[in-house]
Amino acid sequence: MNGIMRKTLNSAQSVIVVISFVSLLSCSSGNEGGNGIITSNDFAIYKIDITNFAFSPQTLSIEVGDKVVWTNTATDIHRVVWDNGTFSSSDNLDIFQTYEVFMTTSGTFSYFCGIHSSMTGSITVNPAS
Ligand SMILES: [Cu+2]
Repeated sequence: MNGIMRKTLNSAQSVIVVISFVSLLSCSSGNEGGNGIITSNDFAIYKIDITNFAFSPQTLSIEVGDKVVWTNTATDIHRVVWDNGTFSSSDNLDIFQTYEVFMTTSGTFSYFCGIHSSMTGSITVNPAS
């Protein structure tokens, strides 16, 4: 089971950090810093770029409680809109603006760009192992 989880994480190139040791290095509480850098100790952050009229990666498999951050790296405005209302959709994202969600519910959640409906993506949130 552990092996499966590791493989999943390793295969996701968008994983920025899987932090399991930061709490040892930092005594501060698990709040976010002002710039979005995490200081908590038990979740991963996944990054999705919005570029070339696509979400990259388009699909993601994560674990409950992980955080996903979308960054508009294009010059067009985009907006992340969920197909259902489990999570709040983003505002319009201008260049370099980000939108982040703690995925606290397991399931598969699809979304699209509220401005360019051909842009789609989905995130599978697996139960905690
Ligand atoms: Cu768009």
